[in-house]
Amino acid sequence: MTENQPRVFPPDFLWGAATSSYQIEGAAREDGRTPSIWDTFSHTPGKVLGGDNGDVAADHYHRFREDIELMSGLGLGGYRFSVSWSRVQPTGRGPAVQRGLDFYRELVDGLLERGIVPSLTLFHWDLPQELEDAGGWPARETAERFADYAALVGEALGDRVGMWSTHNEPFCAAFLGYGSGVHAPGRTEPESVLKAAHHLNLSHGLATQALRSVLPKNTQIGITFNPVVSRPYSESPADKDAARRIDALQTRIFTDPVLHGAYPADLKQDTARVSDWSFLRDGDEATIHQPLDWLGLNYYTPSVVSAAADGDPTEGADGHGSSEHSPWVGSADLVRFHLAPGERTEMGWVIDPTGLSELLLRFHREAPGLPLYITENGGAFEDKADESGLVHDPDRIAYLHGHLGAVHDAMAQGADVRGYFLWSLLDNFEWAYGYSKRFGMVHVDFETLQRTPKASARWYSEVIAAGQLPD
Ligand code: IFM
Repeated sequence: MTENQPRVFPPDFLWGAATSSYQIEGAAREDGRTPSIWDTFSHTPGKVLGGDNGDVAADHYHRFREDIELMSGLGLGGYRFSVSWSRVQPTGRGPAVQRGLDFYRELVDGLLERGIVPSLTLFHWDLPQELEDAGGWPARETAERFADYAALVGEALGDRVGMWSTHNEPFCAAFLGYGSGVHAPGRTEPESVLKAAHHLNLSHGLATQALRSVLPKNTQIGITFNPVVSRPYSESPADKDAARRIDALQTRIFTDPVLHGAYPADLKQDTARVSDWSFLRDGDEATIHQPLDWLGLNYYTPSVVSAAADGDPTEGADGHGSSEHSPWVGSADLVRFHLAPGERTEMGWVIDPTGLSELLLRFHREAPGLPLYITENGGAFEDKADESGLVHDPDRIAYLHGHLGAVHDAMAQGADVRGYFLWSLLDNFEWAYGYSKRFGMVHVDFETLQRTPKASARWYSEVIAAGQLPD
């Protein structure tokens, strides 16, 4: 491409925005919904900054019609949301609650009426508490319950939702939930991390089979990962090996069985002192390896990793290349995370769009022919409203501009990218950070729950309308 050529996207490129149930819905105790692990965790003192919780969140459960109007006004082509398992099947077992399913049916119908493609994710971390009490993801039975739940939702919404995802970022559910404990359910058990990862994978395979048996034939089923862009600190063999370890633990533990039908041998070696992997049964890898219609990739920042010298403090390993947690089962004392230089978002994550092109090209090569979607990308910034209530967020616009440019670059090099979902539509509950970090292109006043599109929303809307990036 020559320097000044406009960066045009294909006319059928899906321009969307993403959210998740616990982060926006609220209505935590309404219409039969029971607690999920995030309700329990956020109500446990000391777990979430400021003692915040998702009881009300952005109150999307009551305001979804207004939110659909917002999306429509911005010209969004797609909306990625997740279903709250404990809203539609409160105990994680047995029949569905009709009111819970009706909520999602009304949401989907509203989207379809405005020509917005619904993209449904079955699991974005809010496991019913009853299933956690029975063992959670480290228990094999949870994978079987997930397949039943998938079938229930599939039967209810399969006639109107064409794009399905089993999981969002299973890395976080396993490693942050059961390893570092900074996410619900807050357990810190190294072997449970591996069991959880395996049962999340298995549940993906079982749920995909269950969905295929109830959904119309042309339904598109996929999964969303947050693969690490793992960069060695130096070219030394030791640092390269550290980057390999982290790639195995964060990415290939999920992508290899899902895309290729086998766990990586190096992963099993690296984790041998934590587990003998006896939880992996004959036939599991084949079950996990289901044909897929698309692959979702979430990207925020790369990780820079070196081999640890004795006693080295790590600078961060929260799955997004920063902060203080060490969920690195079997490798925590062998790797060190570094804070790469450069501008950062409010999360402390360095802004580096080249990682996004790298990621897209990696999976373009690794899974040829599989359509790719960026299912999340965006930034938290310190947004300030002016006197008239308008939020000028030039940092977010620059972030989006840079990352959409990286998507375009990857496509120009052959990556089959079909769409982009900005994280996030609304300011929301940012997990252990509570409401202190704002990712939305629409500002939410958490006192009044009033929504106000930020300047970035208007910018994104113009990009969508033009189908190309400004210079
Ligand atoms: O808010 C989260 C989302 O739930 C999963 N991906 C990363 C986002 C930002 O941390």
